[in-house]
Amino acid sequence: LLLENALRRAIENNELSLVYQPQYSLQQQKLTGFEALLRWQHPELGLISPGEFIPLAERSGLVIPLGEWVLKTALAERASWQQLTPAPLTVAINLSPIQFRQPGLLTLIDSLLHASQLPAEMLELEITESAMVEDPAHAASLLDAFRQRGLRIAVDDFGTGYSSLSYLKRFALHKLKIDQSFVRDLLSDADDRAIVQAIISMAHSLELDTIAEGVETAAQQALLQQLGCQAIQGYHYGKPLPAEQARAFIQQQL
Ligand code: G
Ligand code: G
Ligand code: MN
Ligand code: NA
Repeated sequence: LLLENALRRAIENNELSLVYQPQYSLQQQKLTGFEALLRWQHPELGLISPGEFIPLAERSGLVIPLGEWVLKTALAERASWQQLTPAPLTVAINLSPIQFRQPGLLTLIDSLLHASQLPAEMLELEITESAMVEDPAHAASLLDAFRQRGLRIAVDDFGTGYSSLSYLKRFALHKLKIDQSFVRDLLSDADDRAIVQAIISMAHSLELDTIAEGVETAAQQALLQQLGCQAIQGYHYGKPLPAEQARAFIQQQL
């Protein structure tokens, strides 16, 4: 409860920030965008990982104002990149299943996008399989509405949920994010390699993009490229960076 109250005040106390992890296209050999990841700098406890406070925020309902702050902040940051480059860099944000179910989500996204004056194509929403299969009818109509606006939809942690694959053809999706648990031992584990190969091949047939997460070595990158994976994200290409360093990263890549 103490932590919950602290989290409630974290927004107004300016204790939250976003870090931006670069994403690299293996096909185009260039930077294509960033994933925004939330950080909480607690005055006494120090840096608290979202793995710890997102579940708390979900249980308490705080994930709604928190998610709103993330969306607003990420769009403002993305808007600032317009001055650095005309490249159509995307910014991806993580949507909690609770946000995904929230009735006001579409209206919120519409108004924040409008205020940012950014094309909807610049915003990518990362949604987990479980969020989508909970209420398939709701998911289908919401994802259709996102598509009509031009928003990009990525399935986060792909391959780790307990879902059927039937949603892949029913829902308006653009990208599968291959979970880092399959990437970690890609070079030594034949099973991981078979799974990654199968995901890439299936995504290709369904006309979905693929991005591998948690890519830490040049050897992993080379194998993923060979397997036909379109993009990578991970410490090898770039760590999650504070906003100012993300801007410097963009300028280096130009
Ligand atoms: O950045 P890190 O690896 O510590 O993230 C841990 C987890 O927290 C990941 O599963 C990530 O998807 C999630 N996460 C990071 N930022 C956000 C956010 O802004 N909103 C939500 N709902 N989850 C986030
Ligand atoms: O669940 P989601 O994919 O949103 O979470 C991404 C998480 O993975 C973040 O917490 C991020 O800090 C972490 N991460 C990003 N790149 C790497 C990497 O190369 N190796 C490892 N171990 N973790 C990574
Ligand atoms: Mn993610
Ligand atoms: Na993930």
